Amino acid sequence: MSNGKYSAEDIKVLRGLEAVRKRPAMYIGDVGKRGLHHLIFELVDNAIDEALAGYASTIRVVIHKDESITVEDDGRGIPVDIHPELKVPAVEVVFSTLHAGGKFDSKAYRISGGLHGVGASVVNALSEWLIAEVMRDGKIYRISFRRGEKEKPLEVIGEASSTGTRITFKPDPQIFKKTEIDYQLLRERLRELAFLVDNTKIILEDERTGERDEFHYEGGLIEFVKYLDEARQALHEPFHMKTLRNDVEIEIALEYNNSFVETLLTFANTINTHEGGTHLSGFKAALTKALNDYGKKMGILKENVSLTGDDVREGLTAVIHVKLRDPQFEGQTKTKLGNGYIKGLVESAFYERFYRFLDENPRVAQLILDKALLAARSREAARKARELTRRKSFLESDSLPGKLADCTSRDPSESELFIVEGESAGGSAKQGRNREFQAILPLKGKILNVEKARFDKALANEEIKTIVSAIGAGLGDECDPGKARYHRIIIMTDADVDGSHIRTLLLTLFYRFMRPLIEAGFIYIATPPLYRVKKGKKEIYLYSDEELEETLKELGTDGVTIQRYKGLGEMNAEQLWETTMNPETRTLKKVTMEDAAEADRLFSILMGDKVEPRRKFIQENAKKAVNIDV
Ligand code: 0RA
Repeated sequence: MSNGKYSAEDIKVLRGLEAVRKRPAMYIGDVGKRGLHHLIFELVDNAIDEALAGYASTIRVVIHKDESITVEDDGRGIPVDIHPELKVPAVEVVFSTLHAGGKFDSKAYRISGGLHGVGASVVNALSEWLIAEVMRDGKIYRISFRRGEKEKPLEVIGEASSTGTRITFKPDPQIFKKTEIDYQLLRERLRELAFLVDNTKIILEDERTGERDEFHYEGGLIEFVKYLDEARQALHEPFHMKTLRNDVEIEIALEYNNSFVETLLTFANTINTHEGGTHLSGFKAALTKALNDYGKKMGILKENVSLTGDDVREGLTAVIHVKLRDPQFEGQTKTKLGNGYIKGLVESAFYERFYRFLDENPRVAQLILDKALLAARSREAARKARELTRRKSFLESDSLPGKLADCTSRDPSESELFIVEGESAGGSAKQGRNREFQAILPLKGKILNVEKARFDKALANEEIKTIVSAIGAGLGDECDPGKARYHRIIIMTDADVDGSHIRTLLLTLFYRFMRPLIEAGFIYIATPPLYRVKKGKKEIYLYSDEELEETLKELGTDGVTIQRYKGLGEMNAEQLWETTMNPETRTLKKVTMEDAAEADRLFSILMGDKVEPRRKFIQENAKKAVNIDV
């Protein structure tokens, strides 16, 4: 292309990348925050593949001041030899050719790879510019592109004493609404990758702020489990196994802690399978069977007593990672592993190893069984108590809580429930709402701390009962988003520390007991304004300090009055509607399961006894949600 002549091949390439620029969402999901960061993860995944193949040991990601990004590895370097048919260097093919399924190299499969797995050429197509540097055969090669088109062909620019690949690119502002990179988001995923990929050091640097993180976990999943349980007391040293069966690598680490919470993370080829799947089913079946079999053999369990899956998973933290050749991803968010044969493989491999672990660690086995027996007994006691005291539990009851101001619509897909902090804000919300589709549930005081409480106690709490029965989807194993009376459940709290605390408590409740609602995308956070700025007749609501600063610059400051909202209660019904509730003008943040591991850990920190990590969490909490357009 640089010589001004287009070959048939060139034209095909251009068409391919043009298609990506025309319909970017088809390739990367969306052109919002998620899609933007997907570009980086795409390149990181390629580097991870090189690490998994045993060639790269360090991966470095740098965010530059101009929001361009470098992804670098010390692997073999992308090949530069001339492609026999296309007659251009292989590295050029990699960045110019759209491959079905995104497999750019000749490897039969790639181990890592995001959900879309679209390949480096898509990143190139969606970049204002991209420079690839390859260190190979003692030389440094360089090739550059602009919006997918080759700008400068491959050339040798120096000598190299090592090998590797360095790609620097700037996401195209013509494509992405916002090109600001979120450090936290990269940090959490890179940390997760470092846990999942042995012997790989992952470095993240931010030249905008000077922030830097380095992740390197020798212990792999053992360290992952310890990290998840950082704020909990472990009952024993973690169990760990890693084995190859029928070409499938199975790695599992687990430990029991003194909480009642189940923390189970599953991955397939480094992808977080939020929705579980066959590896999870195999694991659960084997865990229950191994503990029952061992308990009976040792006489710890009576012949006629059996522990259920729920019993043996109370206080369990486990991470499961399988690597397989042909992963099938199913489910609503394509994060459920579907390969049927994996269940049996995981089940038999884990049963064998875990049973042996119990045999070899009788003291630990006794602790685990005691804990499971306790869970079984309290579950049974709770069940009997419920049966005795209530013929019809509130979960089944038809009556709605008195505090709920319901909407008139009975169509859940258009109905919204606002869970509002405080009676007075609740009053304004009731007045200001569109009663057609908006229901209001005012909350009094703090709801129960659900990290510390076990299931049956949580059930008995008044505030929680009210929320559960208003939503109507049930709780725990029975929680079914299909029964939810609202498809938007919106947490509306003050923009202060108390408000964050209540919001976090509610998120914890949903995370622990109504997780399917988060997975279904039903949970949202309202964003009330922080300021109202008035100049003459002009009135503007502002939602952040940055917005305030910008607006003040624009207006200059003469005759400007600024009101800072400390709580929802300071707004009248009309203002609350206009700024926070009106679908036309409001901003809602959708709560995602994106990083279940981190959310779970943070919840446990927040609800634990340590004060400092809690304070830190409250400050960072707002960042956990992603912006969406509703
Ligand atoms: C195919 C073959 C070879 C290396 C790579 C791909 C490769 C790709 C990427 C992407 C990012 N970093 C990478 N590092 C390596 C090597 C072929 C050989 O040397 O024989």
